[in-house]
Amino acid sequence: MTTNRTFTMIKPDAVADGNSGAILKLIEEAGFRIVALKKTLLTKERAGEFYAVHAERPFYNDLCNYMSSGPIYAAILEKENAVADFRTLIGATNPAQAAEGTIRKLFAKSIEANAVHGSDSDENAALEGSFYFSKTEQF
Ligand code: IDP
Repeated sequence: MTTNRTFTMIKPDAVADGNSGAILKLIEEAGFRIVALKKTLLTKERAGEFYAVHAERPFYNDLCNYMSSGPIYAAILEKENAVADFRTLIGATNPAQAAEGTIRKLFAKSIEANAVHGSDSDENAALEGSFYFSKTEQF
C-alpha cells in the first residue's frame, strides 16, 4: 500500500546554517503539503530512540550526538507517492553521491551532517510522524 504521507527532519547543521527556510521552500515547491511542523531539541536518549534501528551500526553513537547537538525541525508531509518522491527530492545519504539539485547536494556537509531526514517506507513514515506529533497536531 502506498500512503500519501512521509516524515522529515531538518537536521541540526542545516538549522544552524540558516537553511531551514530555503529547504522548506524547496519542499513546498516540489508539491508537498506541510501537515505538521515543529522546532525541537532532541536529547541524546531521544535521538537514540528515533534511530534505534541503527543501534548496531558503527556510526550510531556519533549520529545520536550529532542529532542532539542543536535544534531540528520535524515535519509530516503529504503528497501522492510521498515516501519515494521525497527520497528523490533529498538525494543520496552521502552528499558526494547525491544528484544535482537535490536538497542534500545543495545543503549537506557530510554523510552524517546531511541536512535532512526522509522516511524510507510508508510504515516508518507513520511511526516517525507519531514519534513527534499527536493526531490532533496533524492538519
Ligand atoms: P538515510 O537517512 O539516507 O535513510 P540511513 O542509512 O538510514 O540513511 O542512515 C541514517 C543517518 O545516519 C543518515 O542520514 C546519516 O545522518 C547517518 N549515517 C548514515 N551512514 C553513515 C556513515 O557511514 N557515517 C556517519 N553517519 C552515517
